[in-house]
Amino acid sequence: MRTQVAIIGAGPAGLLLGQLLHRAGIDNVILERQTGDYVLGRIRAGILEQVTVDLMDEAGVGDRLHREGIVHHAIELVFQGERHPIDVTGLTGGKVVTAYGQTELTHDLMDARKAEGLATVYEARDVSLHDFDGSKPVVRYRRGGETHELQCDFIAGCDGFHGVSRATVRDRVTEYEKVYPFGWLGVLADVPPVSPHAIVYGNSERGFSLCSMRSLTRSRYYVQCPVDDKVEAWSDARFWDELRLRVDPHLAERIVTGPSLEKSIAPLRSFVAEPMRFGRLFLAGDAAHIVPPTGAKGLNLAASDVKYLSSAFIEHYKERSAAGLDHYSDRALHRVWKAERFSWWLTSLMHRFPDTGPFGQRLQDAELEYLVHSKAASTALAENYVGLPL
Ligand code: RFL
Ligand code: PHB
Repeated sequence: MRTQVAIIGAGPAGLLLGQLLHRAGIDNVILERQTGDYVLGRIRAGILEQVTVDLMDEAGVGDRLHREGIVHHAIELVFQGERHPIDVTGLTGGKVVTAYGQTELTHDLMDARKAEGLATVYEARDVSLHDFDGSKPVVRYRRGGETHELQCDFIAGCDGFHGVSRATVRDRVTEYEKVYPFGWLGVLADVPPVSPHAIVYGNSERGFSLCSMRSLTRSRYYVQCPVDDKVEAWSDARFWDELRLRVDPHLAERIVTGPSLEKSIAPLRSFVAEPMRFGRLFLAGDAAHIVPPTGAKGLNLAASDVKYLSSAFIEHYKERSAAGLDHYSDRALHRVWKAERFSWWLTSLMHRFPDTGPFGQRLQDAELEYLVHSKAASTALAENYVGLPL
């Protein structure tokens, strides 16, 4: 088999890249290790920046997102038992974010790919990448007991943090990493969100909490927990009790509870691999970087990588220019590090750390007070939250 761009991974990065390339007339094949249902079963991000919404439109898959996504103009911070709205739209000259689950976005992209008959190989096992330092890269994989070979011009490594792409160039990568001493316990439930118009980020003595949503009838809530906690130790009742104790009393009273549809613990990590290009192999999304989820930047960063990478491929094929490909790694990393800084900062501000001590706690309290009462500080939060320009 031969294609122009071999894409490894059918997560949001790989699917979005495939769709944008297809619309520009560039042939691509996606190789995915799991089944489509498995990919759709992973409950992850929920908040889209305008940049991501625009890209979904550009990919021709924005209709349902516009119909069903919930546009947010504000976020709320809860600390010391009180709620503080931040008027994100007012502070950024009209920008918004949209609540729309990663599952739905992935669904829309998969449906479009299928409708247009584009090649996606699910359950592609033992994917291996070859000859990307030369001009004729090859990807090999196993499926149904047979070994297959895909010849291509370029390889896009969109295969997430545990994928094969970054692992293949392990000895050429510089890694920057910070692991946080806690995780997020997340619950998905078919109950109306307690705060449908704004995500609520809470910092309480008992730890961080987050009230989010997937629709007006489906909510996503999180609480900070020890990273080695077991999901089995958290009955639904224990989760709801804990969440109520971490928000202000008025909000606590209004939380509608119900059986969990999904419950999982995610570790928190900041990670960047540099560079993001190795000859004809390009990394994009979680394959190259991870942010802690506070601030919802992970999926949005994957989308901005894809914007840069798809433009670079289009420049290569349509204008015979290598400029975009040559600048891809620097351009992407420039935006990545700003999102890393923001996600680390918001994580540090909103969580309780085991080694903070009384002095550190007073500083955190003071910073929160400053943030909600200073227009300059709130504006800095708002402009990062809606997403920095491409
Ligand atoms: P993905 O979504 O991980 O997709 C990568 C795909 O590659 C496949 N794959 C392979 N395919 C072929 N061969 C191999 N050897 C392969 N190895 C892996 C995988 O099966 C998968 O389908 O990466 P992508 O596309 O870069 O998208 C990034 C986003 O998914 C990610 O940034 C966010 O979901 C991060 N994230 C969150 N972001 C938020 O903004 N808010 C959240 O609440 C949030 N929660 C999360 C998260 C990430 C998590 N991970 C990675 C464990 C919760 C979790 C648990
Ligand atoms: C989510 O809805 O899953 C979500 C929302 C905001 C975040 C992180 C996750 O900062």
